[in-house]
Amino acid sequence: MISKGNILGLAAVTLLLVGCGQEAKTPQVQAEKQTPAVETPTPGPNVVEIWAKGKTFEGPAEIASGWTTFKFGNASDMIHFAMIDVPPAGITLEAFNPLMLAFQEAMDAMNAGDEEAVNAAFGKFPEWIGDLGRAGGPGFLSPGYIGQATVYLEPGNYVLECYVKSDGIFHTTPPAEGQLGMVMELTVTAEASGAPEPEANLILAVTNSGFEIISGALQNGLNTIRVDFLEQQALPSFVGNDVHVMKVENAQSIELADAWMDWRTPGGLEDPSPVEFLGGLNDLPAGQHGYFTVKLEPGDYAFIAEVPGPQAAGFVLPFSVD
Ligand SMILES: [Cu+2]
Repeated sequence: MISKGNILGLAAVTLLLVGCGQEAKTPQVQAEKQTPAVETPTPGPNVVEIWAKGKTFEGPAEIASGWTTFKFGNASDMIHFAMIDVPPAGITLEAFNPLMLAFQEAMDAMNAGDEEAVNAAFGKFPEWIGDLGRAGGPGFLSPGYIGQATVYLEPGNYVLECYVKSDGIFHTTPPAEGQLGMVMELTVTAEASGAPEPEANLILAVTNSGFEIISGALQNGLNTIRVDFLEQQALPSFVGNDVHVMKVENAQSIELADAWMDWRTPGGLEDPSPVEFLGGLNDLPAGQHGYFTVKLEPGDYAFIAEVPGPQAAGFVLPFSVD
């Protein structure tokens, strides 16, 4: 910003230049030097870098509150995502381990076709699972990609998790007793970052019946998509509405991705994924909105949700970029 006084100063320098020729050189240089000092920095996004390395997250333990942009880099050779859980009060990261073990037990029983054992495993889920909240987070990201998702975070304690499977084992499953799987605790402090809300070129609405484009258009290059969660649901598979971007390479891509989206099947959410994923935004409560940024080259893509049978449920929306 240039203040009124500064403009007057510059005018005086110009007059000096006109009147005195070469001698005015020094004041002009000084005026140019002064200009940056009065510039007010425009508030930028609060960027938090999270990396997926192997089956672990790497990132800060503590961040400021408000609009938060997660830059999620996948430096591993597996597909991952970063769901942000909001644990009920008093539930620590360590308390997640019994839940993760129960999920794995249920999965093993499903693979064995043992319904009784599945029910026994579900019976081991801690009661607080019903009170577990969600706060978005970056969607499915294939190896080598960098994704970006922006959500508003209130001060509190959060847990990032990735429950993709490798050889039938959820990444969240503790590899050994006393160890943690692909989970990471994140404390959001009372300090406000003051970061502005991103500007989107497309608004996508999510209801319990699927996706609908509200306004805007997708373009060749960077796209920031605002996702309005008009409705949210708790499905029997413990998942809810979200959105991810997949590449549509051929006529089979959507069918293959559709089958992959149910974690309860042996091939569901198993690495490698049958299609490439470029990111997205995980579950937010009804009435909230978040953003994700994705670089799109000309080609065919689809928005798809991680819900059982997304295509039949309205959660596959193909699109093309010219
Ligand atoms: Cu993972």
